[in-house]
Amino acid sequence: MARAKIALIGSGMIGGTLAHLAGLKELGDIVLFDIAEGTPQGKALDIAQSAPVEGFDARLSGANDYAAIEGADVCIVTAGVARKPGMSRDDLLGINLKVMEQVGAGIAKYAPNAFVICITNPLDAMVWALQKFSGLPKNKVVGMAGVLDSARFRHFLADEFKVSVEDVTAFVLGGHGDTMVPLTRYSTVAGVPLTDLVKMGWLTAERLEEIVQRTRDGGAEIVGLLKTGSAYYAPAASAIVMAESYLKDKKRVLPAAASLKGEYGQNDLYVGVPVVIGAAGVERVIEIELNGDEQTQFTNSVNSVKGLMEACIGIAPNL
Ligand code: TXD
Repeated sequence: MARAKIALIGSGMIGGTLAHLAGLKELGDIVLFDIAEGTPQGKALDIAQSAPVEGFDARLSGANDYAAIEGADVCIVTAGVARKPGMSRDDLLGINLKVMEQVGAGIAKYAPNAFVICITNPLDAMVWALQKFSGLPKNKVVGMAGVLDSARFRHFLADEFKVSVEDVTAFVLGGHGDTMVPLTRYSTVAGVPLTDLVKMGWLTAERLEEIVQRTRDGGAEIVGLLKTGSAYYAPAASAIVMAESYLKDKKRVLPAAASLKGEYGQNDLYVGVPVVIGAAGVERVIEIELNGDEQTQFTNSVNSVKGLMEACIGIAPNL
């Protein structure tokens, strides 16, 4: 059987890390694409030269032409710009929306059967726009944020409790960042919900709230430390898990920005919910019952995503 083909659209910090991880995990042959000349070619060559040392087989190539992504099984999109000082949310939206239009056209032309994972910010609005611009089926276009947000939450909890990260599960809903909704009653240590761990005296409710807030601010904390960019190791690892679940039909249950058609009372909107990812793409959206407080937080999150979508429509009325 031929190897899968993975196209990375955007070859910056996350794109390069995605290529490295996809190689190490032998997920398939990898094409790096970018508008910057030389960057995708240079990263492809560098990673290809690590293959004999690491012992993985994958063909790596770099390109500035969309024709190179032809027939890709998976496209992971990180193309765009990050917010810089002095730039408004609308400025960022305007720039990245144009990028999504180009990327959508490229995927529609050369990789219409791909499973597409969008990472570009502002995530929930960009994945929604990318689906529209590409015209690909909604179950084949998904956004990565929840795996990252829950991984950050799991890391902080494991560190707090001095237990293995493997035994901590976390459940998050909603949009990426500020309005993320962590569901503490569904987040556990070896199956014991955090709400019970508070009762058991493992941590106080206040300390749990601090950890939740640090998770929400997880991206900003790293930007503050790096100064010149945002996180890329954990975001790349998170998208790779989603790609792997699709390519290997693992049917993993992962939080992701998915298109809702009635679930959680929402329509034609992308927001973070638990989904099953398998060979058919997003095979199922898992709809859980929310309590009053969770529902309020989720509605708040959905409203902020809708605000971003409206800003997109203001810029691109054809959406
Ligand atoms: O959880 C999440 N979803 C995120 C999202 C977590 C972390 C970072 N997140 C966002 O991912 C971040 O705000 C950015 O919007 C993307 C990509 O982050 P990265 O750190 O990889 O950004 P870089 O290093 O600036 O890379 C972006 C690349 C760069 O090489 C540009 O030349 C390229 O995108 N670029 C383009 N490629 C193709 N086509 C067009 N039009 C284009 N414009 C820029």
